[in-house]
This record gives sequence, structure tokens and C-alpha cells, in this order.
Amino acid sequence: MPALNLVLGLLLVTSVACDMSDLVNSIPRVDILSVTPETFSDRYQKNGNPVVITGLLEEGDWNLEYLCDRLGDREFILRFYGHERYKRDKRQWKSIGSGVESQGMPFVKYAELLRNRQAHEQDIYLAKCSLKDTSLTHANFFPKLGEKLGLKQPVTDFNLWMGPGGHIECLHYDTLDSTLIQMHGAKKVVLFPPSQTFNLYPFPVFGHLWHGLKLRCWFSRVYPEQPDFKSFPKLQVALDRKYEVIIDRGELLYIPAGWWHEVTALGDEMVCSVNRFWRSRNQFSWTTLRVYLGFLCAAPQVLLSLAIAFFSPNRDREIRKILQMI
Ligand SMILES: O=C(O)CCC(=O)C(=O)O
Repeated sequence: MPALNLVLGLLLVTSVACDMSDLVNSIPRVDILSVTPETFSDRYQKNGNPVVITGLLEEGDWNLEYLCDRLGDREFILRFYGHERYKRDKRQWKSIGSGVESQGMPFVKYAELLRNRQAHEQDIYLAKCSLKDTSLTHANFFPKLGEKLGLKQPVTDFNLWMGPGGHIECLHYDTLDSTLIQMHGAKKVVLFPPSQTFNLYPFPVFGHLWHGLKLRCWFSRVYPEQPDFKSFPKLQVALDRKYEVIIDRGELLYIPAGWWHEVTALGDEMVCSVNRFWRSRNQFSWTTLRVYLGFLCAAPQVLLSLAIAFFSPNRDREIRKILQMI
């Protein structure tokens, strides 16, 4: 009997320990009605802790019909990722994020690519496209959001991120705080704190000298969901600090500056979100310094491409493409 008690006791302790580690690695969810600028600042923003805020959208759904109605022929720059890249070791990649091949297209034409599934087959994504001067920024709660959370210094307008279910925005970090709001469908976000930067094998800073902004030092060379511990042994350490969250329509994920995140659009249909970047806590960090250094190294290539774009027949579009990469 004492032996049985000991075994049961051990099982209990182990299961409590597992629950605790789950707890450590989950992101809190709070209802918008219980958030004030003070609680948001004290509990999350000041210390750089991610949080999901729920209950944002009471009505309205940003489905394809609604978006076509609002955005019509307005041109957006689309990223042509292609699925093949995900089968390859990232160390063989020649481009990443907004450094991939891109092309301007009227919104309704992109909607057609989503409907006829060409966007799924070729993994074509509409990423970080400003909604400035569209009727969408005035929608519902947007103007009041910053006020409600006490975020006072937006650095960008609201940006649209939409594409086919299954698309993955690879693991990276930003130097600004971000609020990602789910408008249609759901996304899974895998996060790691800034302390794990070097366990996530970022692309090298000085690579910007050769690759300009095509391969960025704020992107990781690992696949957190398909770890290759032989090539990236320290990833094992980072995985203990992995957080995972699913955001559904009407939920906002606050991603503090420096937090690594990989975002997967769930399901098979169109998935869409908006985000906005905000000036973050005024703190010096290595993660920010790496990005500044990367930009500095990329500057000669960026200036050269701007000069070439300036003399091209499609000057405005080519310049817009380069500026969007920044
Ligand atoms: O929604 C996405 O696909 C990516 C969003 C993102 O990277 C961000 O909000 O910083």
C-alpha cells in the first residue's frame, strides 16, 4: 500500500508540474470590458507581456464580399511566396518576409485568386498593406482602440494581413509593439520571449551587406514546429519557453516589441487580420540594436534599388514596393 500511495503521489506531482508548465507557457485572455489603460500598461505593456483581449467585435465580418465592396479596385502589393520554400532548409532561402517577389494587383483580382484557389496553390499573401484612406479604418471600434488600451503613439496606420488558410508568416520579431486583431477566420501564433533570440538562430546581421533587405536578421532560421536539433541544438532550450495561442474573430493579440512570433492562418478559407504598430517602451535592447545594424548594412543596396526604381517606367509602383519592404 505505501508503495501504491508513493506511485499515486508521484503521478499527482508530475501532473501538477505539467499543468504548471502549461500555465507558464500560455498567454492570458482578458475581456475588453475589464481592461483599462492603467491595467493594460501595468500588467502587460510596461513589462512586455503578451495578452489576448477578447470581445472586440460585436458585429460585422470581414469576409471576401464585404472587403470587395469596401476596397474594390484599390491596388495592393502581394507577396508571392510559393509552397516549395517551406520544404527547404531556411539556410538555402534567398529571400524572406517582404523580401520575396511581390506584385501590385487590384483587390478584387486578389479576391478572385482566393476564390479560385490560385492564392492557396501559389501561397500568395497580402501582408502589411496600409488601410490608410480606405473606409475600413473608420470601421467600428478602430478609432477607440488605442484610447481604450492607453496606446498613445501609433507608428503606422492599420495594416491588412490576409490570405489563404495554411499560409505561415515565418518566425520573426518586430522592434515595435504590435496589436494583431482577427477579423475573419482564426490564426495560430507561436511566440518566444526576446531572451530566446540566440536559441532561435536568427539570420546574421552582416548578411544584409550581401542580401540587402531580402534576408533579414530579425527572422529565424529554424522551423519551431519541425525542429532540426542536429543543426540547431539550442532550439531545444527555446522550446521550453514556447507560447502558443489561437486568436479567433474579434480577438486581439498584443505582441510586445522583441517577442518572436510565427503566425499560421488556420482552416482552408480566406483568413484576415489587421495590425497596428505602436511606439514601445523606451528601452535599449539587443534585439532592436541588431535590426538597426542590419538596416545600416542594407542601406547601400536599398539606395541603389531606389535609384533604379526612380528611373524605371513604373516609378511609383517600384518605389512603393521598396518602401513597403522597409
Ligand atoms: O498576421 C500575420 O500573418 C502576421 C502578423 C505579424 O507578423 C505581426 O502582427 O507582427
